[in-house]
Amino acid sequence: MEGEIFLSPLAQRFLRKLSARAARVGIIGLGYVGLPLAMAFARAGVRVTGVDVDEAKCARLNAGQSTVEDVPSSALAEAVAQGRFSATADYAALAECDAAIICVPTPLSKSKAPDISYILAAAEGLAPQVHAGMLVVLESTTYPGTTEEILLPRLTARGFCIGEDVFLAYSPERVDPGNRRYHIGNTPKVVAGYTPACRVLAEALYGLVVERLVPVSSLAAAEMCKILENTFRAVNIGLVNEMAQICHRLGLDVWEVIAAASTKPFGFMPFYPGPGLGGHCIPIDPLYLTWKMRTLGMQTRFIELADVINGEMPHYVVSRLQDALNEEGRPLKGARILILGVAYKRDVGDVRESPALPIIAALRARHAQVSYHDPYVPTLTLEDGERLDAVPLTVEALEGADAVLIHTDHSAYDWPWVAAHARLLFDTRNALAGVPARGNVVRL
Ligand code: SAJ
Repeated sequence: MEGEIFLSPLAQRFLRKLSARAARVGIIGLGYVGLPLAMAFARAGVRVTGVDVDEAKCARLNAGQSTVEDVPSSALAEAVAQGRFSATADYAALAECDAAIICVPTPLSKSKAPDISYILAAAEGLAPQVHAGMLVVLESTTYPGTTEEILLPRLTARGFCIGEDVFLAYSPERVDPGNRRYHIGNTPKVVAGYTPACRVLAEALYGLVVERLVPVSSLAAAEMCKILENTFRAVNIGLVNEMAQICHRLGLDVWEVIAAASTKPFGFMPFYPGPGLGGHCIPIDPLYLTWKMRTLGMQTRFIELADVINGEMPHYVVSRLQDALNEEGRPLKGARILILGVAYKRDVGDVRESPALPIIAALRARHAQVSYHDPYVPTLTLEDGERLDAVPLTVEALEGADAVLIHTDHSAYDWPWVAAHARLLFDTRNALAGVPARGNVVRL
């Protein structure tokens, strides 16, 4: 990246402790990012202290009970038994750590502005524990400038010289929940430091658990890289959702069109239409950039257009379902609708931002009788606060439904069996491709 980098005595001491596996790592936020990262460091022989505000979660973790689908309890229990992982709600434990990695959520407020309250709380909790020789890393997805605006002043206010006695870095998480192929170790990791020495220390830290590091020139470049990755997905999903509506209007099968386009060996990457855009990343992260650029008097038109199109998909799905019932002379009012899958994507149990929630709200607003099944979601809290329990997936449930809406194409579903018993199927995921069906199948 550049010539000789000056490493202060404290930086050199950090590197020595790390290579001797004597360094201790603190991870703030033990969710779907922090806990797998903690396990990766524990497996690398590093002693990890996890900090989380949820004391009940800390107790479960210390008892070897995983709270994250991608972390088996067996691996957690082993790390705890070996003394390589412990969890606490007390930030003071970080005073014993040589590095602290912040992996807290970055949601949106009700007005779709960034809610960095979790980053602020982590920074406030960590700052008093920061000591000479410590590396502080932010992993949370956020707008360019956050690390420098939020973390840097809280460190310099303690009198530290960043890059000499305390070190500051940013490295965006790239966890894809439920992904069986890519994990922390084999997913290249972008790393940036406030100074070159900060980056060297962060690269040494992550080098213990990640095969390939991607150093970039600044904290903001790394923050922007992550936003670009997720904006790329949101905008392309918005594009293909609009294409689905266009194909329907033209009487074309959008799934066939995408499959054909995907045969192009260069210059094309398939995305697929769906009931909307769920999860706690893709629908949200791009709007962090929208907010930031708005403060600078600039628009982010692609992001905002994609947000509108993706946000309209639940209502488009309900409208199409209403049309399908209408074709059979059944009003939506009083119709029994069984929804298969409510999680935001297949093979996970997460319902955050799931399109199923606005779909259920819209169906109930039209007085349909809605029930759902999801092998990962036994109970669902609806937008109006009411709780709905999943129904057993039986022949009676399928045959008793006026329409079955496929919202999430979990691998666990036996689609030929479902299709053999449902009278009307609305498939938002092309789950029934090539599956013979007893009744009428309508697709996005
Ligand atoms: N979706 C579509 N059509 C597609 C792809 C996805 O409608 O072609 C929908 C999904 O059903 C889901 C939403 O978009 O509702 C988000 O899906 P996702 O596959 O992006 O899954 P996330 O949000 O769990 O994880 C993503 C990561 N996924 C992939 O790269 C495949 C990655 O973008 C980030 O590492 C992660 O968000 C994050 O934490 O930022």
